[in-house]
Amino acid sequence: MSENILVIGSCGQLGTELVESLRKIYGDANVIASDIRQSDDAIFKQGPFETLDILDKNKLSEILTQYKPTQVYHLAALLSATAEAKPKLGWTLNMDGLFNVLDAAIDFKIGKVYWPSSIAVFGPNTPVNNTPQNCVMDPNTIYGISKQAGERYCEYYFQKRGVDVRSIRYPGLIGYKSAPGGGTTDYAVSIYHDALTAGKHNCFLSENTELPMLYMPDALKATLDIMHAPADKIKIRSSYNLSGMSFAPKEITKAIQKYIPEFTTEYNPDKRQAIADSWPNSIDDAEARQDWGWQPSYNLDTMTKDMLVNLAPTYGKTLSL
Ligand code: AKB
Repeated sequence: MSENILVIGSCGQLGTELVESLRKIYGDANVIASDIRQSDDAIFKQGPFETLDILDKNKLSEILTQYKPTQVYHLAALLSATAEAKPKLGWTLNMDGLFNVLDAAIDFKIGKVYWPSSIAVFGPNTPVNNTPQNCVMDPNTIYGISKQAGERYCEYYFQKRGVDVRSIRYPGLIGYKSAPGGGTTDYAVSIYHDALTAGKHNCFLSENTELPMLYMPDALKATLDIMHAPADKIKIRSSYNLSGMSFAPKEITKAIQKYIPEFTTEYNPDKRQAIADSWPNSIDDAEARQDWGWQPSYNLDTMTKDMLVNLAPTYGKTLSL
């Protein structure tokens, strides 16, 4: 059967790169990008784009009636820092957006739904090192609470309503093609831009704050792998732990200094420090490896090299590392 794929929240950090990957696999015309507003990225001119506020059920129905997608990737959400600043909107967008998609999956007989969860589902009483799939989960941010409730809803809709919904708990995502927005892990993207421009970075987390992270090519691979796996391989219908690498700001600084020795970082923790402090240092992803063959390809050094080489031309520089 030919696939027709709707990506909701397509203009964010992950969506922009996911639309590009999906269009390479399924063809430009078969991947419908949608977001509350269009971005200037060239990928969105290559195929259908629909303006969609995911809280607008009627517009969602119109789009589903028109394109009859076989798969939906629902990425629209407020991330951790923004949801703390706008808690009511964070809760409404993250929860009602998911309900609208899960209900539409039943009404429009959508074959598969992808919805991202996050390491934000963990909290201060969660084991911090090698955090297991199942453990104490006491998120203390609006974003984390919404993601944990969303995981329960996804599992419920799979078990009770037969929706084939799949999900990954993303760590911080790092890539050079699109910018993150409103997250606690965002520093790990801007630090590379600063290394190539100002030569110094003002970090909003303290130097020893270790967090789980994932390079975008690995994030895309994981997302496509879980969606392409046979349904019986997906044993967890809440959301899978997923690990790539873990590092603290002082370690990414050191990794950059290997290639740009004069680079420095200053540490001025702000409100985001408390969010980071409630999250794990590292993640145990044994279930993802076992159930659908997950394996990351990048570590801090190989990611750093790739980020610097690929970002350099944006700033009129050439690096061959
Ligand atoms: C955030 O920092 O809010 C996100 C996440 C870890 O889900 N990048």
